[in-house]
Amino acid sequence: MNFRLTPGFGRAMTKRIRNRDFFFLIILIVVMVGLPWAIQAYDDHQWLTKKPAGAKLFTLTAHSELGWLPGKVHGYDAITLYGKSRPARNLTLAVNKGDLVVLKITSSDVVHGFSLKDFGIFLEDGIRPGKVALVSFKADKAGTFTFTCSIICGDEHKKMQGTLVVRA
Ligand SMILES: [Cu+2]
Repeated sequence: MNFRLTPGFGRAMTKRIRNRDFFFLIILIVVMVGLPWAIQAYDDHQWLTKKPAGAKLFTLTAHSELGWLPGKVHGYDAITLYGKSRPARNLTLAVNKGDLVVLKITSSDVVHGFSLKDFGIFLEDGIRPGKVALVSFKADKAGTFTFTCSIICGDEHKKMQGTLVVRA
């Protein structure tokens, strides 16, 4: 027996399948791009509602070799952005006396810690990559203070220091 589909039928089927594949591909792209974006947007929105009015906000990223980096830095960016020309290890944050300071701390690689002894701050829980640790305090005394990583995170752990300057 010889089954032969008409050439037109075959082409129509192929076209329909291709259209359907294309449709699912679009859906997939929308989900893959849109979902992280929506989560980020939601997170930022939530965060904005939580941020106390007038607070001085800083975002820091901990990196086991590069130390404290300003802003939110992803692991791969840390290497490409800072791999060749390392930033000053000692990140300095400057605020005025009386400011309410909020630090949004994240990690780009391993689990880090945070401690700012002069203001009695010591994070018990580690700062994990992809998570954000919030630290807030009132800069009620002027001076220059050092903050450090409080969890041994690698060979460069001891160099993970930053400076907080509180202007009088
Ligand atoms: Cu560290």
